[in-house]
Amino acid sequence: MEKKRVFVAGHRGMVGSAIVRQLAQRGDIELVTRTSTELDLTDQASVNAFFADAHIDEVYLAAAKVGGILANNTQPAEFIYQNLMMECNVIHAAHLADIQKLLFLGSSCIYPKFAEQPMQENVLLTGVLEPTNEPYAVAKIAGIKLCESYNRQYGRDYRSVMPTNLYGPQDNFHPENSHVIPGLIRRFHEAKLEGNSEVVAWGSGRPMREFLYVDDMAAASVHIMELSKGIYQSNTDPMLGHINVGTGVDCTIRELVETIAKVVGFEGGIRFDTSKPDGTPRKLLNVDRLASLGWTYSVSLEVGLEKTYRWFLDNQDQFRA
Ligand code: GFB
Repeated sequence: MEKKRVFVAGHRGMVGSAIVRQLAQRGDIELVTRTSTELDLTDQASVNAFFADAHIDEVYLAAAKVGGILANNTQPAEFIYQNLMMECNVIHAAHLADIQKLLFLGSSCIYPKFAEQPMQENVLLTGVLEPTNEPYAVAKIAGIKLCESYNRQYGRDYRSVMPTNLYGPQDNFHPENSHVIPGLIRRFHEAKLEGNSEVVAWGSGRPMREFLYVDDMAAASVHIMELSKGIYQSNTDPMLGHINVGTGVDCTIRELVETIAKVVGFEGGIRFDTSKPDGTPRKLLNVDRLASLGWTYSVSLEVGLEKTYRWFLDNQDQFRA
């Protein structure tokens, strides 16, 4: 049997590397990957040239410029520019190369800041976005609309998944630019080693977030990509061709922070610095559509945090300043 050639764009990132771990177990798939030095996805000519002769059958578009609330808030130009460029280049070049199937990975921040919770797919574009990540969200909304447009006009089968906040191995543990989980794993770990009595967390601790372990996200992505077109379309409005991926369960940031302290074994105090932004008050996905397509998550937050802390301990040499 001839193997399918599957290109995972962004295979060194947290989500792309998890998708590669899933697909590498399969005998029917030949993985194709390129580092950013080998192929700059923001460069249209290079992307067109790559797709023109790489003989790709399917694409997972997991490449993105990502970061936590502070990175989004301080580098808005990079977040909108790089994400738009990568999406436009990859999706259009895949179409030019006559590739029928592609999966685009977005983000739950595409939904309005004050959307009714839990958020259904159809609340997209019904209200204003959260200002701290609006440029990133606009780029991700453009990605969904690119896929839908090529489907409508050219009959392509380009699908989109919108993950909730993700975490796990290969995450970015930078002290400022990271998301809350890796940022605090590192801060608690360093405070424990240095014997500090207090760790500072950002914001009020009151916002609520939903978290999904990245291997679950990869499993959901492959599941959705491989549904038959009939099943996928019967559950998906052609004008709302994206599917939420999450757990359907959330917690306050305060609860999360306390759980991370427990997992890391930090026994000192926690102070919330309210001069840092809270971001959107709540971001919980409605995952009914995903459930009706036969997928639910398997890694609980506590187990996922333990796995992530273990990975951090095994790889911490790369995070030392
Ligand atoms: O993870 P985070 O940056 O993502 O922040 P967002 C989540 C919440 O945790 C916010 C609080 O209320 C933060 O104020 N928090 C507490 C911290 N301590 C920390 C810390 O040490 N580091 C960080 N980063 N947060 C991002 C978006 O928003 O979510 C992106 O900006 C993307 O565009 C991503 O969508 C999934 O959920 O607020």
